[in-house]
Amino acid sequence: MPRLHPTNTPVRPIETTSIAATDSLPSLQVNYVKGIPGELLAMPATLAVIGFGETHQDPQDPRFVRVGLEPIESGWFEVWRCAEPVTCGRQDALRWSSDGHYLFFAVEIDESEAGDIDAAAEQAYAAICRLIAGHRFADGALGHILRLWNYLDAINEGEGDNERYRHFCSGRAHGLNPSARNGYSAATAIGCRNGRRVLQVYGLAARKEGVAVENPRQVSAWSYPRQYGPVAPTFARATRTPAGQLLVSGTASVVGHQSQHAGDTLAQLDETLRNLDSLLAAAGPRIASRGIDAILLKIYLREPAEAKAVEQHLRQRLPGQVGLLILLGDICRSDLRIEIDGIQG
Ligand code: 3EB
Repeated sequence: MPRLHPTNTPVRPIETTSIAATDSLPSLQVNYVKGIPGELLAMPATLAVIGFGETHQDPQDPRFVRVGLEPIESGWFEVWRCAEPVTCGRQDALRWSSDGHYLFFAVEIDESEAGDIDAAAEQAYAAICRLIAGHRFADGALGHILRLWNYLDAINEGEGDNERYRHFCSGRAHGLNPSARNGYSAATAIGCRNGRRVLQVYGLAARKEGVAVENPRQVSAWSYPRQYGPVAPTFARATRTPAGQLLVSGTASVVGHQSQHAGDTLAQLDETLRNLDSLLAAAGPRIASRGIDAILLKIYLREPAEAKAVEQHLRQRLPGQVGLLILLGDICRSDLRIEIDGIQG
């Protein structure tokens, strides 16, 4: 595997080109739904179903993933729907589904089998890049990654550069093959607490490329200074899809490159909402005019005891919100207590 980003010299993405209107794709429909996974998968044009927290019986369908973060309210699934027909399959540790426009993929790598978290991340990303490089859409087009979610156990374990999140960042950068993609996509990286040392990565690609969006209030993650680790995190603040939907990365109380309001979750939440406003404005007038209300939000919260206050605060600040899902998880900097990502559904 080529060592692409051995230091934290800014890891600049390849420039993305903008998408002509005629190149657009149909929208991906994303909703939080209460239901039975088997029935959700059986609905027409279901590209993926995502479940949250521990449970017993899950469908053995390549389109189903379960994230090991406990939800504050159980029974909800995230359902991605596209155009018909959907085909799916498996390739080594990876599974995928596609409607000819979009490609959903998920991979799980056991850390002890890989050796460590670095190796697991490198393997996961190399596998994703191989899938993308080998997949042809209906029109023969190659895929472009639009969005990635990363979940790993004990993300804050280890001191300084030995923190597991920093090792994950290093493996991820090494596994990414730039020829498989253009620029960085939006991402989320959150810590589980179930003791299962299995790195889980899932994501979305499409037959047309998206546009990376950066946040004017924040230093781009790929140019974070050395103090945050030897290899900068390789993600964009958001991706605008070829269908014009905004895929928002995990967004926290970071201004410039510094964490703000250590120890104050609600102040971090307000700072995060200001970051989201500024990101939406940067994504363009059509996305900005629909506002945060049109974005299906996922809130990652460190402290279970704060869930009620956070939900109340959010419902008050965003009364017209289309969907909120609160999950308990660890944010990748130990001074951050809350993070929010989202999909314009
Ligand atoms: C931040 O702003 C918060 O490593 O993929 C947010 C989203 C964060 C994605 C990642 C990390 C990642 O730096 C952390």
